[in-house]
Amino acid sequence: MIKLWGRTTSSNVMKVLWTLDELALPYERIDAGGAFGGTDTAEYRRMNPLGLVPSIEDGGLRLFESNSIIRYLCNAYAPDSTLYPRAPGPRAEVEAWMDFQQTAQSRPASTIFIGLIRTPAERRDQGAIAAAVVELGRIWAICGDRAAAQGGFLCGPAPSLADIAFGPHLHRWFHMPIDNRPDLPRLRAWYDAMRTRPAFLRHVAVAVE
Ligand SMILES: N[C@@H](CCC(=O)N[C@@H](CS)C(=O)NCC(=O)O)C(=O)O
Repeated sequence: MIKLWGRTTSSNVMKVLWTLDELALPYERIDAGGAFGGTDTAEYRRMNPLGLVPSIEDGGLRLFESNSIIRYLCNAYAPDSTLYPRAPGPRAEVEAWMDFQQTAQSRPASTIFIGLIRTPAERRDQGAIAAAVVELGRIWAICGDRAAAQGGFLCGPAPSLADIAFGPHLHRWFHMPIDNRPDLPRLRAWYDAMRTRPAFLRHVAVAVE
């Protein structure tokens, strides 16, 4: 059975939970990270060198990095899933959007989340948060336009791992107390498309904490 380490409030753990659920894979989840701790032991760090979540163990394999984990799950258990198309071109497109999430989207998203949700109001760097909202708004406009052009999701009319990589951050964007959130109807349509997935509602569309 697949073992997953990670608290359910982590955006990167949510990606794995959403994927496991879409693929109907059985798993055991162990609370780790944040207030649960458990990530600062030598044993845990052999699995995840920075002591972050998520991590998985499957048979003899131990794996970290959420995007690599969800690609592995499709490769190992659902090679024909539309979540991660086999053909080189469509597959590369999904991977490019997943890379874009990690390299461009996660930094401003993290500034906003840490600033608004994890930092007491009196200690917030409002300037940094406002700049991150502008930066992330530009990225969200790109994503919304892309999903509209593709017929609903980033890489076509059906969801893929690319959408799963962004989903937790997109939910937070609409549920954090953000000032001057730009009005992006195509982004909202992409979010609404995600909300048609029961697995998204179960694991991602939850209280932001
Ligand atoms: N690039 C990594 C980032 C992992 C990461 O930053 N995880 C955060 C939670 S979203 C974490 O472990 N924070 C410390 C903690 O929860 O103890 C991934 O995608 O898996």
